[in-house]
This record gives sequence, structure tokens and C-alpha cells, in this order.
Amino acid sequence: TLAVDTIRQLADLHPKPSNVRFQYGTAGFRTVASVLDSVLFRVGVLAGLRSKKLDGKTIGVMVTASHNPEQDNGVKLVDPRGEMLDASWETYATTLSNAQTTDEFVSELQKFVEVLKIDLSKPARVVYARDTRPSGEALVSSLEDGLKAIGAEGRNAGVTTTPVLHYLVRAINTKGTRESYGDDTEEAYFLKLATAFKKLVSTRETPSPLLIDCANGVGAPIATKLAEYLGDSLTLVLENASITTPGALNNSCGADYVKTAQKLPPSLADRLQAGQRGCSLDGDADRLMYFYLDERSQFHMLDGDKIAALVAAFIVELVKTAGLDGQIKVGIVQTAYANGASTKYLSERSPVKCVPTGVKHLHHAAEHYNIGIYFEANGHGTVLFSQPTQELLQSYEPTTPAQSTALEHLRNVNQLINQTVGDALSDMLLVEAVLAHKDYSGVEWDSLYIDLPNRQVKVVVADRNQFRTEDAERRLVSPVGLQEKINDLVRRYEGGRSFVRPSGTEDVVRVYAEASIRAQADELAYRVAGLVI
Ligand code: 16G
Ligand code: ZN
Repeated sequence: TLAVDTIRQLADLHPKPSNVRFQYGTAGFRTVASVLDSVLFRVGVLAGLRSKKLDGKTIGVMVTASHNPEQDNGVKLVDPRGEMLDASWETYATTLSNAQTTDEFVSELQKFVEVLKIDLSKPARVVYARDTRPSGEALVSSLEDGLKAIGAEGRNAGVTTTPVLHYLVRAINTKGTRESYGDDTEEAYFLKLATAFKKLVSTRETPSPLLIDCANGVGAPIATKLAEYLGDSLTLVLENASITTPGALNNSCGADYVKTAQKLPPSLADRLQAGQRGCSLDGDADRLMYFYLDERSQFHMLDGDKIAALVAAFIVELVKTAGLDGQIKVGIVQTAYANGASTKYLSERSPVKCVPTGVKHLHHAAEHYNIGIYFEANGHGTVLFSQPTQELLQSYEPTTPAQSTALEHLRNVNQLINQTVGDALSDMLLVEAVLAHKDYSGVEWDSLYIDLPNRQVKVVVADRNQFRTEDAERRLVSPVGLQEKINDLVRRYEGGRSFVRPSGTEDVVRVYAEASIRAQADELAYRVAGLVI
């Protein structure tokens, strides 16, 4: 049975604020840090139950609010293979977090244990980490109280990136098995990435230095350590690495700023040389945006779609050169936000599937391919190699030197890419490796295809839940009749495309539009927004 007295005592230390309703959304719980104390405690308890339910497998908990402002924080759970929490448990998380009193909380817990048939005698193990937010330390100690209440064994992975935490979860749970993902330490993560990268670029010229905008977040200390492992193979120039300056985190910098503003962070204005490659991480280093300035100091952004194009073309070519194209099917997963030009480019090379926004949808769709490549336009993405494909890469016997080299590259890409979740640093090394192989600068990469001009607008509405979509969020089914009006508008614009969906992270409705000409894309977006209000 549950240690009800202990749970009560500890739960009383973490009362739920009244008048706040919490929701476990696409990226876990996320809101102003000052109201999150009770949520962290309860997530600790829930993580313990999840672990017990899964026979003592280690569950991950990450305390972060990613690209949100510094005063926010959040928490998400990671399942044993390093993936996002199973969707059915999201509802339990929401219910538990909203129990108003300790009594209510305890009775909800008892209900879960019964309904889910959780064997409480099983062990519970949880590994957790946080980003650099000042609120993180106190929230982690609330989480620890939750672990104590349920009798879970906790392992504190300290201040690190979201992808490192996901790596650790998978490494812990696959230790000593055929699917072993590496040692369960941060050092093993760095070594795995750096070793694969060095092998991939060993025959290439050393790339010129890469500037990294660390968003003044946890990417800074982690990239600093990674740089030591990379040695001379790649020089990283870290900018926006002030993790202790109050208010600096994600402030006019980072991947989300770059994607949304479509601008160079002002802090980099006299840092980035013309022609030099630069990239931005977000606050927990799971998103990546590349960019460069041309000779006229014009800013060019290389987003998740451009990363997908670069990486997909490379992998498809390697599979073919290795003589494996009959046995390995490469597929690509995007969302409605993918630029139409990228979808066209990619579909000419591989099947492309469109899924609803949110990492879990992309990840699950990508698992259906032998090699599944997924990137959101906002810079979150990775490449998944199925287990049989990984085994094939090990056992396959090449018959020519060209096949042998391509095979070796595929093996190294498999090691380099973080397959648990999008990982800005791992993705960055993959991009650098492909650029080195192709002898591409930002300019050549950028010209793989030309982005269609596009515009995003957010609209505050009375009730965003009125907006319901189908066909991977590309069509509205409610409010009734609105989609027809949008279609009528879109038809009047050359190369026009537009869709409307409720945000999963903010209380707004988002409008996306693209068209062949900049002014037309803008106009279409504003006119569709006008229909939504
Ligand atoms: C979350 C999602 C991200 C998605 C974004 C969309 C995860 C881990 N993150 O940040 O994938 O692009 O939400 O936000 O799933 P929106 O629903 O507000 O447009
Ligand atoms: Zn993030």
C-alpha cells in the first residue's frame, strides 16, 4: 500500500495554489515558476509510480521551460527508452496536479494505483536534471520530496540539457543489453558524439570556426565541455554564454528568437563575420537554427527544414552508395509548418509524411521507417535508425571500397545522432559533418531550395478550444464554415497556402501563410487572421 502518512506530511509542505489550473501539454507542465512548487512534488510521486508500473525501469524528469522567458519554468517526464511520456499518462499528470487539497491528492493517487494495477512493491527509479533557470534548484528539491514520498530512488544528473537527460534515461535502461546506448554518464555522451564526429570528418579539411549562440542557457556549459572532446576537429566559438546574468536567458537571442524574428540576435551583430557559419540553441539545447551573413551583411536563416534537406540528401546518398537502397527505406516527417519549398525538395528524394505539431507525433511517425528523419521548422529534430537497420549496418558486407566508406559513414551517423529526442549539439555536429563532406558553405546549403516567403501571426480569441483541426492540422473542422472562407482567400494568392490551429503551449490561435511573394504571404496571413477573430 501507499505510505499515506509520509505522503500526507510531505504533500502538506507543497500545497497547490488555488485559482491555478495546470495542464500537462505538448511540452509537459510549463508556466511561471512561482506557482510550480506543488506540481514538481506531484510529478515526483507520479514519476515513481510510472517507474513501478514499468517494473522499476528508470524514468526521467527534466525541469526546464526551454525557450520561454527566464521567470517561467516547467517539467516533463521521459519514458524508459528516452522518449516523451506515454500520452495516456499525460491525463493522469494533469489530474494529479489539479487536486486542490492533500486529501484530494491522496485519494486520486489511491485511485490510480488501483485502476492501473500498480504493484507498489516494485522498485522505483528516477533520474532528473534541470536547466540553468534560477528557480530550478528549489523546484528540484520539491521534486525530491515527491520521490521520497513514493519511496523512489533518485539520481540527480545536475544542470544539463534536455537531450543529455534523455540520453541518460536510455543509457541506464539499456545497459548491458543488445540495444545498449552507451555508458550512463555525461562524459560517455560527449565521447560518443565526439568520436563519431571525428571519424566522419577524418578525411575532410578542418571546418572554419563555428559561432554558437547559447541563448545564455545550459547549452553554454555543455557546449564548453563538448568542445574539449572535439579538440582540433572543430572550433566552437561560444557567444551568449552568460548563465548567471539575471534576465539574460533567451532574451533577444537563442533559436526561438532567430526563428520568430527571422533576424540575427543583436548581441551577435559584430561577432559573426560575413560568410561565417553561426547557430543558435534554445534554453535547453534541444532546438537548433543555423544562419550566416552574406557579403552584403544580409542575414540568411537555415531552419529545421533546411537541416532536414541537408541531412536527408546526405543519408539517402549514403544508403544508395552503400548498396543498401533495396533494404533500407528512408522516410521524412514534417509538420504543416514546413516550408512548401522544402516539402517539394524532400519529396523528390524520399517519402514525406505530415503529422500534427509536437515532437511525439513526429517521433512516432519516424519510427515507422528504417531510417526516419524528422525536423520541425523551428529546429527540433533528429534521425531514427530502427533496431533491425542498426543490426543490418553492423552485419552488412560491402563489396567495393565505395560501399565500404559509405557504410562506415552510416555507422558513424548512427552513433552521432541522438535518437532519443532532438538534440541541438548532436544535430549541429551532424550538420557540420555533412557540410564538410559536401564542401558547402552556408551559401551552397541555403541554395538547395529557396524558401517560399511565409508569415506567422498569433491571434487571441475568446476560446481557442473552439478551433479543431484534421489532416495533420491543415484543415479546420470547427468553427464550421471557417475553412471554406480560408480556402476562398488562399485561392487568390499565387503559391498560396494557409492554415489555422490552436496553440498547444499558449492561449492563442496560430495562423500560418505562405505565397510566392513576400508581400502576398504577409497579406494572406493578416487576412486569414481577420477571419479568425
Ligand atoms: C512544443 C513542442 C514543439 C512544438 C511547439 C509548438 C515538444 C517537446 N515541444 O514546444 O515540438 O513545435 O510546442 O507550439 O513537443 P505551439 O503549439 O504553441 O505552436
Ligand atoms: Zn527546447
